[in-house]
Amino acid sequence: LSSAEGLSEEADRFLHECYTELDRTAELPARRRAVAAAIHTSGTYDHTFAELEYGARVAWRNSSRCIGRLYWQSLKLRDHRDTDRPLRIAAECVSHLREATNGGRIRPTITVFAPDRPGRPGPRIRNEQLIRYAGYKVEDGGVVGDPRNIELTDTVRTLGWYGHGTAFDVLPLVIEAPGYRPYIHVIPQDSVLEVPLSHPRHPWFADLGVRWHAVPVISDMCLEIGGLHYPCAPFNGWYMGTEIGSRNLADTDRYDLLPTIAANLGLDTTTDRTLWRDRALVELNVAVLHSYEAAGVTIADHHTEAHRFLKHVAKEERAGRVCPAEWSWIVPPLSGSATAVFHRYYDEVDVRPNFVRHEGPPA
Ligand code: HEM
Ligand code: NRG
Repeated sequence: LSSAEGLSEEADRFLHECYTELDRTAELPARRRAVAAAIHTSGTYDHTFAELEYGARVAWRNSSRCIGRLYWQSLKLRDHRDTDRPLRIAAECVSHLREATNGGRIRPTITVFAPDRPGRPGPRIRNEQLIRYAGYKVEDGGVVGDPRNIELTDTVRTLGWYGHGTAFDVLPLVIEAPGYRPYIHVIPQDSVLEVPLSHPRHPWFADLGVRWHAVPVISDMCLEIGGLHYPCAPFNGWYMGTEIGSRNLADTDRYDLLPTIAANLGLDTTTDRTLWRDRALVELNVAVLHSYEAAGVTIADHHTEAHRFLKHVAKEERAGRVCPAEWSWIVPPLSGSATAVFHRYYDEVDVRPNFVRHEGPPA
């Protein structure tokens, strides 16, 4: 199959699904002819706004690792396909942050920038999320900040950025586009909503000085729709508390806070059998949910999100579709068997539209 033939097939499959689900089949034959002609003459084609909006929503619906899919139809599309210059991309990412944050009432949002074209790849964002905390190696072999982002921190430092050296320095954006050198853009502080963590019953918790950002905006995945690739399409929903409380702040290769919290709780940490890690995890997760709620920032607990997900699976079945899902990603990293999603298996299929990993390094 030539790449144009492959593209035509993918496009056709997508258009059929799109116009059928949108109940607009009358328009399908003419649209298929127009797209086939465009691919024949230019080797590519353009989505209409409605196709792109539907495609992005279905990409979310097909994200088999995501427990948050009940509200897939509410995804807000910001169409910036005409934008391929680094500075304008960075500025639109900042606008995305402000609109999606919405003062704490988080709105699921995606901004779509220029797609890959034959001979001209689209832009890319090097950061895995728009908001990430720097990680600095220090003398004694330890790390200040988020160890996950040490490499990105080194990259932006060689490009001339320097941080304050705190455990929560927000990294600048690194935007790559063909014909431009990597572009560094500091995110204005007032576009980054953060939540200082405290515990409803342990006053010492606030003194730990731990915080996290309100909105997770994944910026390093490629949106694939109808054979077209949008390598720069940052998207967000809201956090489920366990992402922060059981992983980001607790993993031993992240902020590794369980020993500190256990010590403050006065737990016996001399043996695993006291379950001090488990008890510290629960209190850390309580603090996360409490703090976001107190700050008026949308967050979901894992029991509620698990019920919503099963409701979504049932709805999809009623619509005659299978819901692709990966058990090991859907089951939350706290009290797995106490949540509703633990006690069954799922269909592990890989369908398009979807969010995929980049095929190669940036141009
Ligand atoms: C993964 C929750 C919205 C696409 C996940 C994960 C959680 C989650 C808990 C697993 C993350 C991990 O273990 O690291 C939610 C919640 C949302 C939401 C509570 C609230 C609305 C969205 C939206 C999109 C999306 C709006 C896309 C439009 C994805 C994708 C993954 C994912 C692609 C897999 C990421 C990867 O492979 O690293 N989600 N999500 N989610 N979600 Fe969602
Ligand atoms: N675990 C990551 C975020 C992954 C996606 N989670 C979401 N996505 N909630 C972390 O930063 O902890 N979303 O689009 O809302």
